[in-house]
Amino acid sequence: ANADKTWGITPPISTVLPTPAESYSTNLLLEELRRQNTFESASESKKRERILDDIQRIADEFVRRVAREKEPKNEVLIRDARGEVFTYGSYCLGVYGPGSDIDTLVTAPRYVTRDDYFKHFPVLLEEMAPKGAITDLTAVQDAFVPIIKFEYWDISIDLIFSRIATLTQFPPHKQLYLTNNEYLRGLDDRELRSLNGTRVTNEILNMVPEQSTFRLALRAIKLWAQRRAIYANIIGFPGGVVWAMLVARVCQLYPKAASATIVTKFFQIIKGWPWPMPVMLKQMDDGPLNVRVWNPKVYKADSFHLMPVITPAYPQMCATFNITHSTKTILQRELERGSDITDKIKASKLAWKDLFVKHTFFTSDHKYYLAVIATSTTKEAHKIWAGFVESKVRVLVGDLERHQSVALARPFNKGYERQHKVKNDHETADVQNGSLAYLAQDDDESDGDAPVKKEVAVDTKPEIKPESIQEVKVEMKAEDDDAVMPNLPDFKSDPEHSKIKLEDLPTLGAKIYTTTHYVGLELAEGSKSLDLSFQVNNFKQMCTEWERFDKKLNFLSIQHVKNINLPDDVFEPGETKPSRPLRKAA
Ligand code: 3AT
Ligand code: MN
Ligand code: MN
Repeated sequence: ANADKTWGITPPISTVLPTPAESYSTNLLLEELRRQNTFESASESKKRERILDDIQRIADEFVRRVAREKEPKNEVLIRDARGEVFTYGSYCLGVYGPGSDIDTLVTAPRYVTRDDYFKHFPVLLEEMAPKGAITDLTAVQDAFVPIIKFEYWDISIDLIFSRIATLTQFPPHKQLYLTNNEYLRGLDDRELRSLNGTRVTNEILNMVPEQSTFRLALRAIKLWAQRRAIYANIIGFPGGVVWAMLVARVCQLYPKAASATIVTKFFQIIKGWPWPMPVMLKQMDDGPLNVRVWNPKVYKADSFHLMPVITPAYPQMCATFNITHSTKTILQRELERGSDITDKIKASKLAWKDLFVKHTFFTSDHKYYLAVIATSTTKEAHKIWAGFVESKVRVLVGDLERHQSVALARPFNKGYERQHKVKNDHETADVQNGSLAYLAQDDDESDGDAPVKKEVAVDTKPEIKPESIQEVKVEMKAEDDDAVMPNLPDFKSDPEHSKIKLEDLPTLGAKIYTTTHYVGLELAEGSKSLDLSFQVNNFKQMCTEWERFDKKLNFLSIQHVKNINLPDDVFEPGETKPSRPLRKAA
């Protein structure tokens, strides 16, 4: 029926059916993805379905309660009161793995507010879910996207909420279609953002010719992007939604192709994409809101997007505004690599596993790194502080890459979280400045008051010698006018410790938390020295001027780390840590 349909905004490139070789290659790809543990078992998936059924029941009861509370005399309203549960994210796309969460959206009629949601839903979850099913519940009401997070039978649930202000009663279950733009009327920004994930995901699925082909190809691309450390929206790489849209666009261009072919074409098409021409799955449509839609002709800011990928649901937005020159360069290199390898797979010279080989960010890609170390004295404070610093790493990257001696600044796609046990200010300062000499066992808050366990948890991994730490310790406080990054490659250091103290720090055996983001540097040709103090101080100032920064709880330090001084825990078993080249005997 769909034989001649144009998927997307251009006619397809080819509508040929898979050759036997392409079908065979797709089977091999499926096998490799199984071997790599990207699928979960049928029983685990069944568990997810049960959980979603439960959440639907709880959502219905929630809406009924609010109806009774607010309209006690309106029997019809109470009788027909129900909510509707949707998903978004990897579960909705059908590309989730064993560790994935379920990104879930609860919607309700107009009389149910966000305040009602935060007042009732956590209580109802505890009340209605099987005993002990729900753990680790946290509600974050004032977030950009307000959210209730919890574990349900050990599966993480991200639960968000929006009402539909144009509906007083919901249709029967499964008959509410959020793709309808009219449902956006009358909502505030947080509600609009909450609806957006499901609306975008639904449109992506609607815009691909063959969902099973799309899903398998997307699994391959996601695994590849994770292994190559180029998967992280917040850090400046594409996130899951962007990778999904890119794969979906390739599916539109080859509507009949098998997944293996889509993966091969993905690399060819995306590596040659004439950026900044945007990747779009459908034409822009108009909607009922007075909001901005991505348009580089009208909005100057939009014209700076380097690799625009536009979401398919109104109001269309650029999902890749985070990408910088450096991350674009890295992506381009990885796309070239992927293209070469998939060509060779096609020629039977390589196998799919070769596409998924792990990155070499720490083992051989860089000689010099910056370590952005966010420190806090409590776990709760650290969540907030580390999250904020993480969201700013790409700003630092943008500043670094504009430095004339820097060819490229590559952020690693995830931060390293560590816990430390320190006994005095001196040790605290060491940790703040990158020492791993006081690592504590990674454990949860439950041991916070258990003195016995505390004693055991000290110094389990004293592998980094204080001397090597000394070498990378560089004072770079915003207040220091003469703080200068060491010259490269002649590496000097400032042995002085940070002067800021964490005033609240108990004197004995306190736990402190760090999250470290590594940024790999490539120097411009011919540059012998590098002074990054301006960029570093700017970054520290920007972060510490944040209204929620609390100098009693939080600290930020940026250190220079040479490859040979990288900490052991960034290497996996079997990886070789860079070492000083052996001198030839004279
Ligand atoms: P997993 O299988 O869960 O690892 P995923 O694609 O489902 O992959 P997430 O659960 O992290 O990834 O995110 C699902 C969606 O939630 C993606 C994005 O639309 C939204 N989202 C995630 N993190 C944020 C954030 N910090 N701010 C805004 N939206 C976010
Ligand atoms: Mn998810
Ligand atoms: Mn999630």
